[in-house]
Amino acid sequence: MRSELYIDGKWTAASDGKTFEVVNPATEEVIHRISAATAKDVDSAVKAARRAFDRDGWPKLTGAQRARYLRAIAAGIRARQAEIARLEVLDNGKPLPEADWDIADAAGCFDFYAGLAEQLDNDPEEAIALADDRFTSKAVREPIGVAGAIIPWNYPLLMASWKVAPALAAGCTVVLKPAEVTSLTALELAAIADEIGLPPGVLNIVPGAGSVAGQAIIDHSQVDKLAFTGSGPVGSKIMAAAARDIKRVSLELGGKSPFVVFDDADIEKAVEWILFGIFWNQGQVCSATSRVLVQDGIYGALLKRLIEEANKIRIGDGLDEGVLLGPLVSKRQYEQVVAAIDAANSAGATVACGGTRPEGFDRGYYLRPTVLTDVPLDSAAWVEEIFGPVVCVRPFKTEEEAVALANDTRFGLAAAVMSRDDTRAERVAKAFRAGIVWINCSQPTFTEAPWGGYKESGIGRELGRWGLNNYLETKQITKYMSEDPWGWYIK
Ligand code: TAP
Repeated sequence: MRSELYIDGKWTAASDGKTFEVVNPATEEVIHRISAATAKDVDSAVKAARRAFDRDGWPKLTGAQRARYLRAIAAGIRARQAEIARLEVLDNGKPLPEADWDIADAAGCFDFYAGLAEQLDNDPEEAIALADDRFTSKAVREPIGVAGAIIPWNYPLLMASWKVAPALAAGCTVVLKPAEVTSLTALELAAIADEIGLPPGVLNIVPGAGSVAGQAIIDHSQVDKLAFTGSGPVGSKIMAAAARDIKRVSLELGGKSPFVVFDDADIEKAVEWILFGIFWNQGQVCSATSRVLVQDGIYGALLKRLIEEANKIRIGDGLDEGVLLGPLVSKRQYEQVVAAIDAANSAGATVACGGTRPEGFDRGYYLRPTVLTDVPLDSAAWVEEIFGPVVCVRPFKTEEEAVALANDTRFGLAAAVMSRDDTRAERVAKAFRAGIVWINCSQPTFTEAPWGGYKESGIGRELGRWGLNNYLETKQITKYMSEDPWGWYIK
């Protein structure tokens, strides 16, 4: 396990020598300590990234040259996949097969953006048809500069990859701050970058507190772009900080995503996707389908099956074989989710299953899969992101009612619909006010497809070619082609 900051191609302790604890959420034991970056350390990291961008020539490399580094990082991740997945479980608590999937996806993300970096070399300089034929004009794309990336703890290495891979592919240099509760695998990414000879300063990793290291990144005048995934309140702070010197900004924030199940749907399939949509990663997923709307014809039967299956989910240490639900990531998160369930109960909701610690677990931040019914529409449980294994289930009568309930939220990250009637499913998919819509499934995520939200769920899109655009500027180059003088001032 690494314990130092990675700045300008070197491992270094924090400038004030301070460290923070790494806690295994399955055992509540302190398993490691990591240097906590200060504002001074962030300043060194930004200056290194600045130099790598302005003077050392990272953006001047061809896309194919940058792609070779990205592919080498992907290979480095794959070569140590099992070890990194294990670290992710120790740090985050998720079941090992999920961690294994995340790490494979992270490697895939670097390979994908290597492909897009190569394509940048052949980027057609887009000719612009001008009304005035004395001029020709074209649009070219160039990297924005130094990117400050701040990520959450739910998919530690994967969220790092979603930002670092497109940024490096575009030709930007990066200062990344992982979440304090899950910094281990971001440091492994630094180690891999170091091993494959990524030039110093191109990628800098500065674990530390959001209020210190994160704040120093967003306030730094030499950072050109901020890329953030996390909570709405911090997203707002980042937008406000970006406004001061007009930094580019992309935000991927939370959600309260609906899953609409019509009564022609297969109940077993619906239950399977609902379970996946809310209990995968302990429900700590920005796109979790946490509000399930079921048409009244199958509401009772579906709810019964959902509760039966939720009660069967095997809970335990993510490293144990067969476990499907690990602990929540931290004491703080556990307490917040328990408080949200208690508040729902006080507001009149029924806890149809779960809501408590599983029996036999005295240590670890474990919580049973929880199904809430009769949740008042104006209660926090229906309106706010809980970010835990808690789903609200509610009946509806008509398609119009379902769409209205689904869209009655300030969020708009994801939405799902299930029906055997394709025309209806497509119609509802179009009616959802959300950036990601799933038909007859929930949560599948593809590196090639755009990811991001409407409304308070964020700004901009990650992944796919949209993710690359987050790190590119567009420049207009216009040439005067006429032999005649312009003749405005000098006749
Ligand atoms: P946030 O506070 O939003 O944390 C996300 C990242 O932002 C972390 O790296 C955090 O640092 C950093 N950060 C915090 N304050 C900052 C500041 N002033 N300037 C710059 N960076 C700052 O999320 P959380 O506290 O971990 O979780 C709180 C709630 O947010 C959760 O219960 C959940 O509802 C939501 N959440 C949503 C998502 C997604 S993907 N939508 C992800 C995580 C959490 P630290 O390391 O100090 O925390």
